[in-house]
Amino acid sequence: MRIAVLGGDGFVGWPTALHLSDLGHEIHILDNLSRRWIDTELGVQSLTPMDSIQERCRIWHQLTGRKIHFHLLNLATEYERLKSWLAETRPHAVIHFAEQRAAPYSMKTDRHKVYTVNNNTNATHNLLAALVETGIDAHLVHLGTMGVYGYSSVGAPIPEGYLDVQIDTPSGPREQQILYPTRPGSVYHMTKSLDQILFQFYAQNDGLRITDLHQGIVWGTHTDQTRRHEQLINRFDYDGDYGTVLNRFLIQAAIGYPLTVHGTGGQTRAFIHVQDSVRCIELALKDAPAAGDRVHIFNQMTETHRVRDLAELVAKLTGAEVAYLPNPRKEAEENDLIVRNDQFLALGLKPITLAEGLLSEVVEVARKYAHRIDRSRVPAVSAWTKDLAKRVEHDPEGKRLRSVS
Ligand code: USQ
Repeated sequence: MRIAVLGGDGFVGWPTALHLSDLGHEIHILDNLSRRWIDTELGVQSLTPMDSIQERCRIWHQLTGRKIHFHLLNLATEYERLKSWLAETRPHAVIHFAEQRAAPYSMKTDRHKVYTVNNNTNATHNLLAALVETGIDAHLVHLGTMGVYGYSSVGAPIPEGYLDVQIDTPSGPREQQILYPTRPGSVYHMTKSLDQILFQFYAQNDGLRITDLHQGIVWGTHTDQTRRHEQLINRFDYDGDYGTVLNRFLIQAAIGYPLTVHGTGGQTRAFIHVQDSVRCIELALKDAPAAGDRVHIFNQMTETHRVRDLAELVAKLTGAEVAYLPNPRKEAEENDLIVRNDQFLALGLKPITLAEGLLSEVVEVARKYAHRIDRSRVPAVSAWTKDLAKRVEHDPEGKRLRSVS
């Protein structure tokens, strides 16, 4: 298949491009490299040393003889270029990762909120409008998030995208399936909720064939392909905005930094290893909806864990200390989470569990590159409201000089 990977320079986009290229697909990455610009804005860098996208593609070609094409394009602002590219290249599938993906970054300031909404919503809508206009019958696979469901305890498993409801009508109760009500917890998660409505409309109005993957928190770094050469290495974010919880705990343990648990750590979240994430995308591509079908929704996650249990697990493995900090986010302190993921299991996914993979991540990645960590970038300081900003802990290590008077 000819596959466009939008956002193919990112944390899940890059290993996906490699995985699909390895399977023999013709891969085209479209990316505006915004993630690299944001690193510059925030004054941070990936834990792992990353080469330019052109260099990564060159190494892959040298190693395997397979070509990955790279196109510098901003999906959200260059609509006409996007349309021409699609009309010329006519991909069979389009995988859409090209969105600003960090919740804390999206809550940093009003400017970051505006950027995230403009970027994510326009990127998705431009793509949908261009697919209709060019008449390309590509299967669109979108990286959504488990966060669209929200994190209040419901006491029942979260279904895959749709909820069975009964509506009372004058002629008696009627059964219906509706999109599971969204309850996003950040501006970033809100954009993914908006994406769901855009997909529903374009599937119903234009017969676009769309799969939306509600992914949990990705952990890990390597996949089978990124391991093959030092210069193919995946990015690994550890800073307070882009670092996700488990990967942050791993690097904190590696540098003797207290594990930064927000609040009581009673937040339960869904997780998936990056290797399983790329495998799920392969499986979703094979299970394309037909024109006229409703959007296919999969829960792309393999296990659920409570944040404090993860901290304790990492502490036990490494001897790290755990710090319970004021939570900069507005979120439920404690929640239960049961998630259905039957569809991927039925398609043959064999999940990598935390228990198997964790130690090798600590040793192979976190410790190996620990010298590249800037400790001052570890604290999570983006607060969800002005009131919460007042109690953010900027110094979890307690290293700043204190007044003695
Ligand atoms: N947390 C800590 N300590 C930290 C960092 C985070 O306790 O040092 C807590 C947060 O308060 C939150 C939980 O860990 O309760 C998860 O935070 P996260 O930063 O790992 O994940 P999140 O902000 O939800 O976003 C990440 C990805 C996003 C993806 C989402 C999937 O950045 O792109 O959509 O995970 S999900 O969480 O299932 O919605």
